[in-house]
Amino acid sequence: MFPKINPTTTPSWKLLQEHYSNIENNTIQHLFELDSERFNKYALCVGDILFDFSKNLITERTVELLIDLSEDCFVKDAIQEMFNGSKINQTENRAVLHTALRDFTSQSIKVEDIDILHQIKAVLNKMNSFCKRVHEGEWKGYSGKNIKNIVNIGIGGSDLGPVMVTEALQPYKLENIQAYFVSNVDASHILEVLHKISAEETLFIIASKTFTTQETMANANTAKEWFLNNGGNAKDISSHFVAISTNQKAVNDFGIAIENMFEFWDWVGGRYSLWSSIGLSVALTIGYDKFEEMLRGAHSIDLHFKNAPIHENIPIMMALVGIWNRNFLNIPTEAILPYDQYLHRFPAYLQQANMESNGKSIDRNEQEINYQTGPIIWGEPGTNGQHAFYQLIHQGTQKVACDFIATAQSHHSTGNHQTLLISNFFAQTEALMKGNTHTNPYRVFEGNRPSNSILIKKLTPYSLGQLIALYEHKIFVQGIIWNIFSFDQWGVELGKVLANNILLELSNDDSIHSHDSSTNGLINAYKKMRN
Ligand code: G6Q
Repeated sequence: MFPKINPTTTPSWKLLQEHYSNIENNTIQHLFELDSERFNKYALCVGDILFDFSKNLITERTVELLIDLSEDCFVKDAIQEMFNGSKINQTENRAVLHTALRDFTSQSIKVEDIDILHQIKAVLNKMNSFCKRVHEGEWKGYSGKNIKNIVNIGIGGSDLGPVMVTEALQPYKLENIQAYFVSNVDASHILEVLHKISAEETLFIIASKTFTTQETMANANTAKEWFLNNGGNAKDISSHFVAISTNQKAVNDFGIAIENMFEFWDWVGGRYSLWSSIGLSVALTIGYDKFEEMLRGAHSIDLHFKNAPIHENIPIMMALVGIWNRNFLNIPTEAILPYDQYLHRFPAYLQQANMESNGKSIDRNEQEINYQTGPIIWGEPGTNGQHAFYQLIHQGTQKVACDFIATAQSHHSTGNHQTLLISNFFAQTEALMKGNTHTNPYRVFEGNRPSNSILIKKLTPYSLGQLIALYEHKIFVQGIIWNIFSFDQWGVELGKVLANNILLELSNDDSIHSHDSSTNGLINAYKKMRN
């Protein structure tokens, strides 16, 4: 296994600190004035995606030292180990192989002597033929009608990816099929969906890696009960409920036949599971072939990530610039700002991918960390955000590192919408960097606020796969440099246990005294109010 190094003890980290004190009074704009080649130096391309990181407070020396940091922290070795199936998720004793799910080129990848590529292929084939049967009307509801609605019931990693992708790829949506997503345990979520659909034309997909998650099981049971009360019989469950899980027994206990279960494996982390059978709702919505195009797009980035030298390697450079902003400029937050309405759930998706992976404070040597790790991730699409929170990004006391994402070709040629949209994208990144002067101090923008720009030719299944994979690998590299385990989520697991404990206490009206006074007070007030 690659060495577990506290990054702050490396020579490059110390040099980066010194270097920062030399350039901290510089401005990004001044760096542009000094070097007309700045864009060419700090913009990279892979396929039809361009990543421009020139609007950051960096010089050639910064990049050189950041690359040294990645070498001091054995990033390249770590990448090899992930792809080879080493158990780099040590706290859960698991390999991390979501990349294998989209690998159509390798001959064999083994986990504990099992060739997982065969398993993956078998599940993809099963998904493909299932989608065909649904789309061609061979798979019917109990009354003989075709399936028109699919309802994905899952939460977290079993929800956010499929939701984000089905929204992003709406232009590719097949006719006659409508996808709904239910995640929240709040009954409003499922009931609002059930109001819109009829049992005879609906397929429920129960998506849960563990098949024990409280919210998902509550929603799945409500869906089953609703189905049985709205025309379906117990024998019809097999044509209206399928499961995606690693837990065969629980699926069977719920009443879903094993032939209606789509398997995945413990070496696929929840927030990295979009590429597995968790993507079934996506494949049903846009067709299996388009789903596979997305996998192939992601695979093209896997190859780039594995093979490109560090200075040309987009995910590594995204990670390094992020570390520069986080650990040396001390910027605690990154805003994800897509200038493409179809990407409106991308910030929420990345929020989970990034914050659940790198929101850690114990390092891989079980030591408490004395430097900053994962930033706070948030965002909304442009131009909406401009009329809301950009004020703080321009003039607030807290700097925010921004990722602007835009697609050059819109799916629509209506009026001049696309030109309006993109002109805002360019104007914002420029204004954040340059700022402006004014005699009225309230109108002064100091500028010098860092941003990355990602420009994609067109949002397609392939390029979306590429975009997601770029960010996945960025997160991976940062986790390696921060010396944390990015693939566990003990904070999430804790939440699952805590809620179950209090659930018992809510089963009667007795006054509760077992917690702190605030929690006791809130529980007891709730017990009074609910009656
Ligand atoms: C993701 C997390 C978490 C998980 C959900 C749902 O990496 O582990 O978001 O995906 O808690 O878990 P199940 O799929 O097991 O229901």
